[in-house]
Amino acid sequence: MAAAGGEGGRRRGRAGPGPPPPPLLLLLLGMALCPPASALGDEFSPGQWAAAGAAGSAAKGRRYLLYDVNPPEGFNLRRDVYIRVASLLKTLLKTEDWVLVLPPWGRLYHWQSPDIHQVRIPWSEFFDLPSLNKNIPAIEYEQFIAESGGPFIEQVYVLQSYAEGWKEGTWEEKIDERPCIDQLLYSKDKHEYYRGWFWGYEETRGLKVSCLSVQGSASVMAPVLLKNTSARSVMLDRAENLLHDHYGGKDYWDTRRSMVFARHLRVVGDEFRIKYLNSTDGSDKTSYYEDWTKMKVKLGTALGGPYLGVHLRRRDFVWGHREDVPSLKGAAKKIRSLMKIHKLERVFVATDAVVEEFEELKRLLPEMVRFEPTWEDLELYKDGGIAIIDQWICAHARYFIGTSVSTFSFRIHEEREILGLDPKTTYNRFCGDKEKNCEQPTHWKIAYR
Ligand SMILES: Nc1nc2c(ncn2[C@@H]2O[C@H](COP(=O)(O)OP(=O)(O)OP(=O)(O)O)[C@@H](O)[C@H]2O)c(=O)[nH]1
Ligand SMILES: *[C@@H]1O[C@H](CO)[C@@H](O)[C@H](O)[C@H]1NC(C)=O
Ligand SMILES: *[C@@H]1O[C@H](CO)[C@@H](O)[C@H](O)[C@H]1NC(C)=O
Repeated sequence: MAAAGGEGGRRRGRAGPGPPPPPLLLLLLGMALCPPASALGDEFSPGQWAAAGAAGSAAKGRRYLLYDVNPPEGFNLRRDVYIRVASLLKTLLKTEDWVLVLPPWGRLYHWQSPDIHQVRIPWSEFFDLPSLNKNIPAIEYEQFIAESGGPFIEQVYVLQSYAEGWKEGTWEEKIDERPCIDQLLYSKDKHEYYRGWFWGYEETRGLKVSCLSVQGSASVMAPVLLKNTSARSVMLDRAENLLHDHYGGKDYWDTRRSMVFARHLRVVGDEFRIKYLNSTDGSDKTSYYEDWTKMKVKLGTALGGPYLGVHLRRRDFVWGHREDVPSLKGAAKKIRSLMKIHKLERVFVATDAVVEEFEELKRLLPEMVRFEPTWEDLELYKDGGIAIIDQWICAHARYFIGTSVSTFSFRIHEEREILGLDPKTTYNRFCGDKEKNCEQPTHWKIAYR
């Protein structure tokens, strides 16, 4: 792919050094004390900030890629979108110096635990940042604010599909600036800056916002970012509109493997395994290397802990009367049968079931255990962390069964693939009570460089 040349391209659009920026502290102080709009008069114009480029040699010259995802999308789909954007970043890096700014977590539809603060959550609460950085350069949003000189995003592209759809049989990758189809979720303030959700960082402003119709994989964005804009910070909103560059390829798996869960969450999961499931890495043959680049386990060599792992997705999956989701009775029957076949006495259940449903399941299956967070656990790990602990424990089971087309279950499949468990023990799902053709999940074989 042709792309604008290195240094020349990198420096485009940035005028001379300009006046020195006021200390960052002052800016942050200003934000805390004053209404943001009045704190930033003309003397704080974002152009200056960007041009002056704040601290540190690492920050010099590099461009920032930010993104966000359609608000209703859940945690696990968002993890998938990260893989697509990471792939785009790798493409950009072939030509220019870019860094990915990790979109803070928050305001997710499923994260409903009351009374806990679940917004502006940095990635490090859920994932191991040094591990992510062994795949691509990635920084937290607050680091972006600090090193780029303030909460300004020079260009926001809202991604959308083509209004006219596409004609059958004529698939082609394309991207064009088009009028916005949906109502724009950004509006101008009195200083002509765009305001929007921006992950709950109210002080963030966009300088330009436009809509791009896109049809294709993540890297169709690359020429636009390299050639059509000289903005130093570019945000792709609705990034789920980009497809995978190469789903299931080496590059996909590199990124996926780099998404190592935060250590403190793995520790909680491991302690639960020891305490309730008689499961340790030694006896389960599931050793884990802190450095994912050094981890390559032959499929089938890991044994897994002496328990059945279950992911039983309920709530909206049940309310939708989906044919491929079992009744609790049906699920309990299947669980019993699997425990017998695989000679497992213990069963771990991860579920988002409402209390009444959970009690019903417990009645049908008294021996089941699950990770029951205390209020303190919840406050500490948040709904996302609890989900990760559940996934981690399911990933270590000798045999796993999940729920049809749940991205939560899919992420467990991948984790088990990384751990090296036999695919036969992984790609299983519950069938609906009356489902005729109960097709089982596809095995996406792990690929290494
Ligand atoms: N702790 C825990 N949370 C769950 C479980 N199942 C679902 N959830 C919660 O419900 C959300 C389910 O949605 P996600 O899987 O993240 O979102 P999604 O991308 O819409 O995925 P699916 O709806 O499952 O395809 C998760 O993010 C969790 O917050 C579970 O077994 N344990
Ligand atoms: C990018 O620039 C090229 C060349 O000027 C133009 O043809 C194309 O339409 C632009 N693409 C977008 C998405 O703006
Ligand atoms: C725990 O597992 C070990 C094998 O790893 C086994 O020898 C032991 O009996 C188990 N203990 C219980 C209480 O099941």
